[in-house]
Amino acid sequence: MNSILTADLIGLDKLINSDPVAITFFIGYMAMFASAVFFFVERSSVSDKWKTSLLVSGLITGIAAVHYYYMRDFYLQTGQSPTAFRYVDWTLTVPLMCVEFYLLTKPFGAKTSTLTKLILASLLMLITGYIGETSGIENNVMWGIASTIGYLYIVYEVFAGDVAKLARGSESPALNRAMFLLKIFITLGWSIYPIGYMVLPGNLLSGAFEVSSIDLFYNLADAINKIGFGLVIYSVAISETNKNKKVIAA
Ligand SMILES: *C/C=C(C)/C=C/C=C(C)/C=C/C1=C(C)CCCC1(C)C
Repeated sequence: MNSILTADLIGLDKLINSDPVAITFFIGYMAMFASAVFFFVERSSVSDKWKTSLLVSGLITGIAAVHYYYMRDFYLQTGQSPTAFRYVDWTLTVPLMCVEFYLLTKPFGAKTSTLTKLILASLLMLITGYIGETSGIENNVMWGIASTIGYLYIVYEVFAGDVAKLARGSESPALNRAMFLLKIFITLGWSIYPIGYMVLPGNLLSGAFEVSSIDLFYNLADAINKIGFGLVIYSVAISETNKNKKVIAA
């Protein structure tokens, strides 16, 4: 009896009753935490020039782990979407993902001005998105469109802008592979977020999904983009490190 009472108090009944949103917050937290440990430890297996990339992957998943810890508890206790925590997390991790793209193309001549443009576009995307999620039914479509402009600018940079030009100029198969995957993450992986946003009341998909499913979309997208993209960088780093080892051995 007592234990049921405690579970009720801290909202664990949601987990026990297999609330899918609660479960994805729980799994998301563990997955982010485990990935952060993995990326930090694996820094010692890659050559020097890849160490910063792995550090950034570890920071992205580590920062997300801390936010998931709080988001999970917030959701368990209130049953509400933890919008403020979510956007604080994104405001820290999305610019770090831009740093990740920059580090990837830097050996091929990427400029810091490209990085600045990507970060400004992502801030536009996130600030307008946050206003949209908190400003109510009448305005969330308009703010969503403003946010999408920031997002499409990033897509443009990766496909046709500075980032794309650099990748075209490179003869490294590893970079070309990483760039190909980067494009998939930005277009498919990142597009899950605006789809999640559209379940908000008054938006295009409201009614098709429950409002609470917004966190299912966001949690799924975070796992794909933060952990998945980190693993892509990791695999490129490992194959480049091994290639150099072979050259030295020969
Ligand atoms: C780790 C977190 C990441 C990669 C977050 C990415 C977030 C987005 C790409 C969000 C995009 C949005 C739109 C394009 C329109 C609607 C509002 C947003 C903020 C959900």
